[in-house]
Amino acid sequence: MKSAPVPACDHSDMAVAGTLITVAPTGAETAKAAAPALPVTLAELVATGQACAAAGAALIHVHVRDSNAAPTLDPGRLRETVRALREETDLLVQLSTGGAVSDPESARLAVLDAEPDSASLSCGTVNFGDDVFVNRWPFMVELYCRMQEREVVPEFEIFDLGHVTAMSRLIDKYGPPYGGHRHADLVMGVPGGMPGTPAALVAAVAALPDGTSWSATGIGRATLPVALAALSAGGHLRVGMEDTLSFVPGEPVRDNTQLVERAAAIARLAARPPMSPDDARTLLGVKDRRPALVGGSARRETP
Ligand code: KMH
Ligand code: ZN
Repeated sequence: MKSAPVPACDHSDMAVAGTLITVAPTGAETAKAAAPALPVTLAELVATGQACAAAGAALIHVHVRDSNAAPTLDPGRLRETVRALREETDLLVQLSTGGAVSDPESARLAVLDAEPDSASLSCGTVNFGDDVFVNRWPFMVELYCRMQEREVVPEFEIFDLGHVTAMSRLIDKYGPPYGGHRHADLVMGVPGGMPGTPAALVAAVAALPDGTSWSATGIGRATLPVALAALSAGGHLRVGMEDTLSFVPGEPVRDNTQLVERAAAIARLAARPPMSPDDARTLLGVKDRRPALVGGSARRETP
């Protein structure tokens, strides 16, 4: 499939000016009964987005749940969720195309119909606890090319070192992503993936294509070590109840806001304060789909 023309801009020089904080508030793996603060309804998700934005988040990585709080890729719910988050918050809206390990490829591809600003693109198959998270190369190609056509910015999800090679291969063979910039997210400490250690982080970052900005998140007890290593290595942060349910060992997370507040605090300590959503739009090169735009330009209409 041929790639769509994209603007040739690279904002990698801005990557360390501030810290892009992504909140991944829900995920597909945790049951509401196990973590009552997990946002599973649209109202809970919007309230979480608003609180996390106030605490310093600029981007929300979204998985939606059905009326029984089970993970779903229902197209109507995805559309409604994107619309509500766009109307009620200033956050960049990223939909998960990873879904749950049981989701079929067709439903994962159809996520793009909801017209998010960004979508995740997992860069390879990985053991995922007792399960396998399957990402076949032809599926990755199809997803990547559809993102180019739909003008959706991919976030390359890296669960293992070899996934960086697959990311480079996608770009080399099919051209740059929409927006012209590359952004990866290192998801570290999944049982079956790369460990959540500074050594693994440094190795993965060294392998990224030049000019790639990157975030990192550590699963479970890897959360804090990965966040601190990422900041010291010039990366951005993803936090949230998708990735951890403990604030510190033995202390359950109060809610997503608590994790964003901590991320913002350590980012300020590192003299790289949280980036605004507008700066994040510029960094990632997203198409501005917010309501009240002037003729589709990337600026809000002034009153
Ligand atoms: N829930 C995992 C199987 C993504 O959002 O793109 C996949 C996942 C990755 O969470
Ligand atoms: Zn996810």
